[in-house]
Amino acid sequence: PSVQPETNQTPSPKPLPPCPENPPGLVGRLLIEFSSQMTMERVQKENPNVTEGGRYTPPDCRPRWKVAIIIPFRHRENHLKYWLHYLHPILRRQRIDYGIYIINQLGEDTFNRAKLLNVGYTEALKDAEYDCFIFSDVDLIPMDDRNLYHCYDQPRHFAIAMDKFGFRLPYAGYFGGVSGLSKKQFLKINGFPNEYWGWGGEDDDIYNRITLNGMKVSRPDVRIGRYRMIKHERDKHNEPNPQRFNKIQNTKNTMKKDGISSLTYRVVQVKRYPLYTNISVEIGKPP
Ligand code: UDH
Repeated sequence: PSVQPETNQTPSPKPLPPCPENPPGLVGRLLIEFSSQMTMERVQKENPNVTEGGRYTPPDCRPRWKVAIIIPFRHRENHLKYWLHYLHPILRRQRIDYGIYIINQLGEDTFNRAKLLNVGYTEALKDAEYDCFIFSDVDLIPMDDRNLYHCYDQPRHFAIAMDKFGFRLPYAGYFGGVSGLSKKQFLKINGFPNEYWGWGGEDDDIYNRITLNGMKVSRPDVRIGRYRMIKHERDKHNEPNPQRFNKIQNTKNTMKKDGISSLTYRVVQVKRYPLYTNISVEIGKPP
């Protein structure tokens, strides 16, 4: 027919261009301090574009990765405010498509960072089709927004130059603080160990898993991978684990059975706040 049918449909929008590899609008080195009082109300006002549960998608480009940021957590509400205050604007400038997941260990049994990270991986995937997972301690803030929070060809270590270590890598195989793996990289190492209760060793075990599976760690330039850590006392119920030295000698034998394939836990509550999703879980206690 020569006459176009009349419709109310608006023309479909132009496809967005891919997000730039070097996002314009990054500012480089940042001033990070923790002396001013921070409130959640203030941080919410600063970030009106973040949607419920702490989700954000760049409006003007098509991101290459869908990133779940996973934070192991218990009794660190004050640190979380600073983390959200600094990270949301950074991630927005970086044009990251992301969601923030706080994995809160319920009860007062021994803390287990790596198991909480496994829970975060599993629970985030129930929310959206993430293909990149960044695991961050709640007290670590990047000092440079050129340290891009997405995934790389090899597992990424982001927090390579922390103030508390004199802005240097403390040892060559250090993989602590903030790290990131694509879904494929994470599954290749069977996720993280569930059997490191208390402080220490789990990050070295993850490093071992990576190298034993034929991958190597990728890192930013030392001038860019700088971090400030919010100073704090040692937490209760997260004492140094005396078994850690032995356990990291055995990664080759343990990684096949202990990992994402053997993970068990119970979700007690999922709560979506304006700037993050809180998942409260029971993860058991050491044998
Ligand atoms: N975490 C909690 N609650 C806890 C323990 C750990 O939220 O009770 C999380 C939090 O995200 C933290 C991360 O796990 O950033 C790692 O905690 P950690 O205690 O293993 O590491 P961190 O470097 O402290 O923060 C080490 C002890 C420092 C003692 C310094 C005394 N001056």
